[in-house]
Amino acid sequence: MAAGASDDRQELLHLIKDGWFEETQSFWTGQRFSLQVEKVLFHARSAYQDVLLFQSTSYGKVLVLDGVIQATERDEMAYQEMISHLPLFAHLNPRKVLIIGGGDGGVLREVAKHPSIDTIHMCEIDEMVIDVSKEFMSDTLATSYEDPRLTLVVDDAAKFVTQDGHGTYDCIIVDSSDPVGPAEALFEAAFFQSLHKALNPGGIICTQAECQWLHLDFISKVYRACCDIFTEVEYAYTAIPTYPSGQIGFMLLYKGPETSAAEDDGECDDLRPLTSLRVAARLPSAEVQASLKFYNPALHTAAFALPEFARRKLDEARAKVKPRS
Ligand code: SPD
Repeated sequence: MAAGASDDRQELLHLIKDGWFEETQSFWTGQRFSLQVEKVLFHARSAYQDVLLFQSTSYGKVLVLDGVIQATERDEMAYQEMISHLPLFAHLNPRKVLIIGGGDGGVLREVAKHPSIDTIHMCEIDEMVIDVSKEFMSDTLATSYEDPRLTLVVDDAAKFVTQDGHGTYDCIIVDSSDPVGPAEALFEAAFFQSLHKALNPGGIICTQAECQWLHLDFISKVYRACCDIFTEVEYAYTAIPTYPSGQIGFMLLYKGPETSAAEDDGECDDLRPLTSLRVAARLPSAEVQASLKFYNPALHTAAFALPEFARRKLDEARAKVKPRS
């Protein structure tokens, strides 16, 4: 166990049985995913949550928060690349970006690949997640903490986005854990209202939006709330073996340029009616594409093609939205 880690064997035994980590959560009742543990590298309780990092037999290092898998070195790119590049490549010229959560550094690594970006703000509530990721995954996920464009704030994002003084953003990426525990407020309508205010006209948000197999009622509630606030709302998803049911989704939110002049601080010169969130507005350069393991422009569009049961449910939610006056 790493220096500073809790020595509470009882707590650890609760998560790991007979050399297997078992992910159990009330948010996906009746199913359970396991990974074989080679070695526990870190385990402690932070001010917010239980933080576990272990070396697995077949998925590299695995970061677990409150008993839930956040990232494995083997498949994390299926999530980090999609949550980052769907909004960033849908935008013509993102310059100022806010990352909410994402303490493992994976989203920051992807955002840092965009040369148009000159300012990256990142707000993560739990410093222990940042420290553990830097200590154990500096060559895989936490590779970009030294990027000179980064301002890192350790704070509650729900509070951060309501504070003046940070300016507004072209893209906001909400890389949260599930809506149980510290991330609960990040799925509420009030938070989306604050994000809308923090976004430049023409700006795009992408948030972690759970799994259509497990959380369709929840997704449809969030989708409906977002339709009341944003000009365009879309749900996309990616396939990832170590998240519940092998999938996770994203809510993509667009703030149209028709926003009142009073709200436009003039920071985004590339205002144009969005053709579609579903299409990459720019293509990755050959160099950036070579650095990617998952995202490509074809997958960008494919990610929005929903199975019929999900498409129907979200269409029903959209139909309930009152037309804007
Ligand atoms: N059910 C797990 C959802 C985790 C989403 N966030 C992962 C953080 C990776 N940067």
